[in-house]
Amino acid sequence: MRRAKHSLGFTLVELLVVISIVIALATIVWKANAGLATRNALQTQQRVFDVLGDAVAAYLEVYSDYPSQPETLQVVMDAFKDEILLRDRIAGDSEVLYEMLDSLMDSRHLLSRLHTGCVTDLPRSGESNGNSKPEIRDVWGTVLFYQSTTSFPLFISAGPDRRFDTADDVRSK
Ligand SMILES: [Ca+2]
Repeated sequence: MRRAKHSLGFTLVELLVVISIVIALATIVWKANAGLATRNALQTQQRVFDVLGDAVAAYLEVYSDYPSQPETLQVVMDAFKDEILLRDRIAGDSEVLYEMLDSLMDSRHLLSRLHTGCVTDLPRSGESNGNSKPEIRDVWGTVLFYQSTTSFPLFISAGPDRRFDTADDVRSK
């Protein structure tokens, strides 16, 4: 009787140790996978920036200017430069960028290299999509922020947390 009790106690301790080890290993594997997924996503996002950079460069070569933002939008941006939420409100401007790049054959060709998930609301051939225009999104699904400046334009992704102006934002180089 005593022996059976002792054996049961030993098994419970063993069980707890095994559970602890399994939890620790699972945590390590999970963290490693999460880190790998984030690194892969960041690499994919940099490739998206590279493609967009090439498309903008092709545009620059033909028009001697960068694809611009609508003048009214630029005025709003200048006025509210410091507003953190501004980028969330105006990020939809990537559809203007897409439209301008899509208007030039060389740039359009480059845009076709973008990961399909990074361009949304693309009308199917021969099908009207109403007022909806294609938008360029980052690999996490948030519309990209595009800032046309006098130097090379800047692209900003809101990053994994999908919010702008936080530490994980990703900028084009
Ligand atoms: Ca962010």
